[in-house]
Amino acid sequence: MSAARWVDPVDVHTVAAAAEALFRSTFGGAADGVWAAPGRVNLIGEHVDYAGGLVLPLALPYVTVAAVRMRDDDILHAVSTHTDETWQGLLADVAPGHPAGWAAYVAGVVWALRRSGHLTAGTGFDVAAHSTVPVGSGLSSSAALECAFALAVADLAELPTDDAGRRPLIDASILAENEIAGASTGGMDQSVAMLARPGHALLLDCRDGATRHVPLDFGSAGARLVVIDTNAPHRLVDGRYGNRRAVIEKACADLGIAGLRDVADADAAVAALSSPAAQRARHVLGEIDRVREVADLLDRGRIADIGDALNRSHASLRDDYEVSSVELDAAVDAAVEAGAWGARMTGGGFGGSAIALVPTDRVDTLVADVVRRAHSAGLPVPQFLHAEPSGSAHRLGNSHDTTTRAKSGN
Ligand code: GAF
Repeated sequence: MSAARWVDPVDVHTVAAAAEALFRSTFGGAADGVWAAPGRVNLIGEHVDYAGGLVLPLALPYVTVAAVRMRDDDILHAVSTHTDETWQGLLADVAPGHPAGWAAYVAGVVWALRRSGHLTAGTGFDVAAHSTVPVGSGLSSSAALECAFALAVADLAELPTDDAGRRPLIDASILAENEIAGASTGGMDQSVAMLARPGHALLLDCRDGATRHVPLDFGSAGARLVVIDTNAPHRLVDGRYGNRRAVIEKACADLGIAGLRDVADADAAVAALSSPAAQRARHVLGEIDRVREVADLLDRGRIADIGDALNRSHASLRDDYEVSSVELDAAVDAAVEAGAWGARMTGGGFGGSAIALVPTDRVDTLVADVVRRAHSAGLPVPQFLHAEPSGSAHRLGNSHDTTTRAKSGN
């Protein structure tokens, strides 16, 4: 049986050095600057962002870094250490579906900022990216790339980058993903990448964009939040994610409401819908309540008590929303049986990652048991990451400024 593999965070300047080296070897000369943005896990509030719900994600100490230089023409030139593919093209040609693949997340940001009037034509960019956010693991590697690059563009174009200035950058990153990459995602991932604070989760109201930073100190509770990357790839552009969103939008239309947050009587609303919309709406309505419950417990310092809500969230995503997978269910079940206070899939699902809140002295047991369960079921061997609440997207200074964890959001 394979040994458990921990993926440790890498100092952000080591990540930056890889991006800068790629920049120099590809384009020659130095970048104008280097920007980093984090991946995320969602503590709770899954598949509710596009329904105007409440979410409670935290930034991870794993980042995507973009070394960027501004050009005085209309060309985008993008390379990444994660793929052999180099994309070069005219920004004026960017449109839904073009470019395809990872370059859509970069080109789409410029396209969206031009569309919103924040950026004028005639400005291009050379971009070299490197990431320690695992790709395809449901930890928002694409949002991290969008946000690192969006912040770079804003800095180089001398746009404001305080919290208020980041809102149009978040919107542009979401639009890039929805329109150019063709993934109909909500805005949770980009919001937390841009607005997170170390030591906190971000309580985001996706109806009006209101945010509150909720303290999250797992250490003080004698616990850790462990990410279990099942190594079963997760994809948001294969139709299943979009199907869930479409069902919720149709349910709202059938109920004659703008969003499920407008429902006065949850039971009556669910009863008025047919299957599978009824189960899907029941998940969304219940999940929003669970976010309120968890935020309230965290406000009162009761981290150890949130586990039950995490478990109920997973059951709802598995049974009512049907976005879990055999790999995620195996990981969650094994984690809970190994002594986790709670565990659930996190992110879009259909593969990807789960989280487990576990007393520190049970971490090794949990890891061994999760690996053993996967092995005996013939599933891919999971890897494990640290979910330490980290900071938001930022520009790196010339002199090395310790780690991603030390940088607070604005
Ligand atoms: C993915 C999406 F990108 C988010 O917007 C969100 O819907 C999440 O799945 C599910 O909560 O990460």
